Amino acid sequence: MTNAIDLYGAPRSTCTRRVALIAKERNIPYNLTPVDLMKGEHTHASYREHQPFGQVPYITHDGFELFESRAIGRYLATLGSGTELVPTEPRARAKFEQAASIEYTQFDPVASTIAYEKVFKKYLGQETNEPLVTELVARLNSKLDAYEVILGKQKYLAGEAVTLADLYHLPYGTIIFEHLKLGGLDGRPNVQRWWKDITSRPTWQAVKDAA
Ligand SMILES: N[C@@H](CCC(=O)N[C@@H](CS)C(=O)NCC(=O)O)C(=O)O
Repeated sequence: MTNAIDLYGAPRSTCTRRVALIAKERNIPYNLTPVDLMKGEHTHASYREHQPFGQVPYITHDGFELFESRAIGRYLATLGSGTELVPTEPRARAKFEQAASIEYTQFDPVASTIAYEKVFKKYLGQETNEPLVTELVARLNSKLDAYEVILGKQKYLAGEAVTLADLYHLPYGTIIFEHLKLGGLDGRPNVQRWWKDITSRPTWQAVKDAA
């Protein structure tokens, strides 16, 4: 059994939940130490010693320290047990890298900015830039058209097996598609089928509201 990881993060933050999700997928226990973003704990010098950008999350594991949620997910994918989330066969691996790039460069910048405008700015007492959101939702929809084509040919973004690339969509996708009801799942049956599949995983159900 893999020793527990220590996860330092905000239970409701998207990036913290991304890590908690992959820990659960790989049956790796974790101890969450909450970092209070509203109190600015992530900006303290003592916190920046672990995460120099002053963001959550980071982990420690048997004396090893790591930040960046996707990098942590890849590390966890090498530990524990359960579904193989990063293929090792060279061509399957290349398709995985392609899918991981799609999530990181096509989906995340648009989805995270919509979430920032519509959700996080409210916490900060700032106003949403609605014209920007309208433009971003249009951009997201045109990206989802490409997802529809890909997912019309295969079950998941990297092929027939679920990988980290699919699961990494869950934190922001839940905010955009389910809480804000933005971005068209309707009219894109393959995206809808994929979304239903990955959101119904028990691991996501366990962390979707808080890590
Ligand atoms: N690329 C980083 C992004 C981390 C990030 O943006 N964390 C957010 C919460 S999801 C945060 O700490 N926000 C507070 C801030 O940036 O001041 C990762 O994936 O770990």
